Amino acid sequence: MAIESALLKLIAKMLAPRFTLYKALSMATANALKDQLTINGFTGDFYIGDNNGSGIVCCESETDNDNDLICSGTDNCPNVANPNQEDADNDDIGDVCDADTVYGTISGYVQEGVSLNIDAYSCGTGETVATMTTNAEGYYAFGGLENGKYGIYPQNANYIFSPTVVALEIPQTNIQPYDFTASEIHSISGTVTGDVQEGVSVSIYRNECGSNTLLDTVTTDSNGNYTFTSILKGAYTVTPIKTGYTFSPANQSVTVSSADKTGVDFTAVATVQPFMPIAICEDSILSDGQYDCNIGRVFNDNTDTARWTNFEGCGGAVNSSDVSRLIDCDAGANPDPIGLGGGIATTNGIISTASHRVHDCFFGDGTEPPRILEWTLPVIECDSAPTCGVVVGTVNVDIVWITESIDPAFYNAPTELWSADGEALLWQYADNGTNGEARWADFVVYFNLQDVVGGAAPYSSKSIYFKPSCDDVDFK
Ligand SMILES: [Ca+2]
Ligand SMILES: [Ca+2]
Ligand SMILES: [Ca+2]
Ligand SMILES: [Ca+2]
Repeated sequence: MAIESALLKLIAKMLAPRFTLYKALSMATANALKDQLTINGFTGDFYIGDNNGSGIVCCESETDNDNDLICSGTDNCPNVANPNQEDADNDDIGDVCDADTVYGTISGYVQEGVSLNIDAYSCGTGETVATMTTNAEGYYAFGGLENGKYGIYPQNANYIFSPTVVALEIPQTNIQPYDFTASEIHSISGTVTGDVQEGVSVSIYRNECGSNTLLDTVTTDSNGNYTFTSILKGAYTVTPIKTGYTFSPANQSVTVSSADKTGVDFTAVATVQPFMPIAICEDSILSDGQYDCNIGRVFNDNTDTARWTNFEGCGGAVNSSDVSRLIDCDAGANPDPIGLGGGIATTNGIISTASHRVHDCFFGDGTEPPRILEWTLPVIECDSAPTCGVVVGTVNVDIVWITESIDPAFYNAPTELWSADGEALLWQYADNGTNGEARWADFVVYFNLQDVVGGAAPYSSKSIYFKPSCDDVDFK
């Protein structure tokens, strides 16, 4: 018996380092082995533990200091529980004990199949030296690392990780796991259609605890499409913005749960500016290529300073009744938004009925002293045929005078002009009596009104004298 016992102890010791054999034992086999050892006279202690369905046997001479069910004699890290005995660099030192090894676990929304990079840092720049993929338990390890500084980070477009990156140094003085938590992310996408597609700013706000926090802003592409990526589960508001447009709906509430959100769409509607049916030629508000609000011009002297328009597209017919109908002294009356880059039908020269109506806008019933009219007008290129102008912007102009009929004696030449709000007297001729021609000459000099070749603006019939506003201009 003593010999058999000693023999079995010897067998047990021979088996002891062969961890793989023990690990392969099922609970039933481990118990059977214990029974057989007992029958054969082994009187020592047995340790039988359940390690994920596998039985394991330690003999009395062995301990399991870290209770990881791996006998200390075979445990590749005897004092730190590592039941799976991972050893990334196969140097028989378990990852959890190995100073040149980095290990950890991905937990949270995903475990298996997450790629992690480890970058070596030198002189402030990082270079990826290895990539690993987590196993079914989310475990990863990089072994056999050279001494130095490293950063490690998971990479997966469908999740975000906390932390995003960890920094460490090899050799590790305090060997520890570097764990990450994965959270599910989704996208929110949609399309802007309508009067504009490209270049719309779309912002997403996170709704939390009763407040909205701006998370991100993206810009629509040429097809009006936008996408927010990396959106965690939660409640959001999506809002499009572009100057000159309103959107329907103005914003949308989106709740992200388990899927990407598509079709968060908006329709853009251009803000209709109240334009009078007069298009300013670009060259008449530029001086040496720059916007110049110091030079006034005259329209209807049959030159390219401005043109009448009925806002139809190029090719449309501009007739006097159309244009006259569109004159609204207060707001203008273009029926549709003006599209930058688009063409509008124009005509040069005098339209008597239209001139008469704008004259009435300026002078009203004649009981109030004349004051500046402030109009916003489209700006067009006038170097093409006079029947078509390409819209390149808008401009605010101050209408400083309008003439109606032929007035050879300058009888109706201005004597005074007030600001648009009627508060300030801008110009007044000291001797407002008889000499209309002198008044006009003074007026033209004061407001620097010029014809297209730089001469003093003529006192002609059915003419509109305007100055670009010094406040603002909106060019393409
Ligand atoms: Ca152990
Ligand atoms: Ca261990
Ligand atoms: Ca190792
Ligand atoms: Ca090692």
